[in-house]
Amino acid sequence: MAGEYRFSFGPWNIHEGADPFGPRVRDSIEFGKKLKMYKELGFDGVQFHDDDAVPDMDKLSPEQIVKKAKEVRKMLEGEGLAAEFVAPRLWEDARTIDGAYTSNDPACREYARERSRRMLDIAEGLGTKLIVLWLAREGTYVREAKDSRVAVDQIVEAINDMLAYNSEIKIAIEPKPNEPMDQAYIPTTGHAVAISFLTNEPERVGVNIETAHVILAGLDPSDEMGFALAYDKLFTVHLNDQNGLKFDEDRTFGAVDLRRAFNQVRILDQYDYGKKGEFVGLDVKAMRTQKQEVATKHLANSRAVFLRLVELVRSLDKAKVEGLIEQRDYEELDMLVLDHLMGK
Ligand code: XUL
Ligand code: MN
Repeated sequence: MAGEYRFSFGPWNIHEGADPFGPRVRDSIEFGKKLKMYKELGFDGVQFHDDDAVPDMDKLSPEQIVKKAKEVRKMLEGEGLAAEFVAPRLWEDARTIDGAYTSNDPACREYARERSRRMLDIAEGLGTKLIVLWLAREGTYVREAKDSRVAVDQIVEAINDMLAYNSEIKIAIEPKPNEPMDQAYIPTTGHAVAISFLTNEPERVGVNIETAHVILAGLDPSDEMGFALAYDKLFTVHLNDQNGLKFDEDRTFGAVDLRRAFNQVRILDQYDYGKKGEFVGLDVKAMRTQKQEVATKHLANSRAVFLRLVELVRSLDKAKVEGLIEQRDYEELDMLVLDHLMGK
């Protein structure tokens, strides 16, 4: 069964272990070396932030940016890899302190729109038509700082701008309810889907559902996936795990709640996720305690858990499930699933 799904992760998923309370604990690994690890770990796709592909892009001309992106595409091809998506990094520059598309400063909003166009050039250079939009600072620390009605228009205008700039791209909004902001403007799948219908081309705007973000919103990841699937808007996923309402932990897929992971795999497998070329994307972080030489286990392990769960999803006795649903014996259904997960 392995091989039916293609997996991806981003170069930021192999990282130095710094957190808000302490510096890095592992050496940086150069981008070219990271690329060599992909296939070894069983991955075919590379997720990018714009400046993962073109570092210091704000200091380069549009032509230089495209040239660099094309060089990276060659590197990918040399490793037998493909770019899955590009996401604009709209949260590190000083001009994004108060948000990007929803900043109160028009000059900062213009920076965000311009940066997004350069990001689209990078996507073109890398050869991907999928854009992920994690709206990091589009929200507020204090409710009165911005107008949430206006913010929706600003986000829609920014999306329309991107759709017009490149008529082939599709945009997957990655909702998250908080962090770094106290309140984000697109906290859930429902918000993202609703926003898509305000844009000029709703069919080109969908979602990237991240497990941890959904849990932070107090919702169930597999149900959010079902919602997006019903609208044909599940363009990609960021699988990981999350131990309750804390900071965004990006734990190994299934590490906290195996049954919740099982149900995500179940809905994806049931509705042929991947058959239209979608990658099984991961967004996982190695624990800070992990030593340098074993700091990619979270990636290989997440992939292995996913594939093991595919087997469990497919071997669950469907007739028994249906019979128990018919009898409305959900206690027994509960036990059937638990037994199955416990290998009985
Ligand atoms: C942030 C997050 C990002 C996006 C891409 O929580 O998940 O890495 O996935 O910008
Ligand atoms: Mn993510």
